[in-house]
Amino acid sequence: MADSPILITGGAGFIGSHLADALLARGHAVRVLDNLSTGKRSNLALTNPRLELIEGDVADAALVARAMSGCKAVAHLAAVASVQASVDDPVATHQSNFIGTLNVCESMREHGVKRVIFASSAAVYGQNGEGMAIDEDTPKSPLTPYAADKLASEHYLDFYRRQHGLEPAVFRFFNIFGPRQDPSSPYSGVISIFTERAQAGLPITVFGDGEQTRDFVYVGDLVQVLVQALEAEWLEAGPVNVGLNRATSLKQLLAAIGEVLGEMPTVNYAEARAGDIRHSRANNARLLLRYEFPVATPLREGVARLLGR
Ligand code: NAD
Ligand code: UD2
Repeated sequence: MADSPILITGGAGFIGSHLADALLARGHAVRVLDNLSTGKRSNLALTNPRLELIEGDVADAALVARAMSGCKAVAHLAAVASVQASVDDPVATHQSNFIGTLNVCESMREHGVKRVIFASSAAVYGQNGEGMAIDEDTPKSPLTPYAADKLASEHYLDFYRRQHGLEPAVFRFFNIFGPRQDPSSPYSGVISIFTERAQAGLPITVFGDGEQTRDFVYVGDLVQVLVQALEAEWLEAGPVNVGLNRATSLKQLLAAIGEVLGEMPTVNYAEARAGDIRHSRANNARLLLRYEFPVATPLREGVARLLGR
């Protein structure tokens, strides 16, 4: 088993590629299944003989089964991560965001693989719990096809746990940031957009008054938790929020970027986005109970790494 790879679906993407790096550094072999829709080869240490890339789609059941063969565990991160894309094309994104999960579950059952990490999202809560520390029992309100597919995936993983003995570790990520996050869409993570524009000397648009808050987690801190979940002898069932229980406003974010760059970026203010959540913050008690959470990377330090400072 020692040399059996860990499969990372979506491993060429932002979070997946950091997980691949961390697992390789801990001596694991890694197999990535990725269709390179948003992921990039250049995110991966492809010269490492312990890393293998299979280019293809998680919606292709036969390919998922081939990728699963001989693996000791799975991190299922492949998804169309853009909520807006799911609103624009629910049918196509459902293939990646739900059928992909079902294919992973089935092929795990076939191949006797038990452990699976799943990247769910704070989006499953919709607007519920806004302004409070959102815990895992907060009522779910999936408002978009993306959120509905994440929640349905969670339920299927739980079914396979009860019926077939799978060991899923479901994580609901809040706002993850760090190097390799793609800033190219207007709906990309706000930190990736702001840092890219500030570095290029371009003006930044804040939607709303900039007092809205998010619970930002540096990708390296998240990855340390995912590695523990992959390596743990035993896992407790039930989803786990990944956040810091810390509210950072966009104005605080802009100040941090200004400090790192040595000058404040130019900022324009526009109408708040329709349906935008004002305050999003995780109750992370379960995370802290179940996992060794590292001393969280301060926002300023994470931003500095992102800006290569
Ligand atoms: P990303 O777009 O960088 O990574 C997704 C990866 O999946 C990409 O490499 C992409 O090419 C691949 N992919 C997409 N569809 C595929 C398919 N059908 N078959 C094979 N590969 C496919 O985004 P990310 O931010 O790294 O997201 C990773 C996971 O975390 C996703 O499941 C996303 O929904 C979830 N998530 C991310 C955040 C965040 O703040 N970044 C928050 C909540 C949940
Ligand atoms: C996150 C997810 C989204 C969905 C949602 C559910 C990301 C990138 N997005 O949206 O997919 O799961 O949570 O709650 O993880 N903003 C600006 N200017 C910009 C870009 C953004 O002001 O150029 C604002 C935006 O209006 C929002 C805040 O910044 O108030 C954060 O935006 P975001 O898209 O990074 O994240 P969020 O939490 O809205």
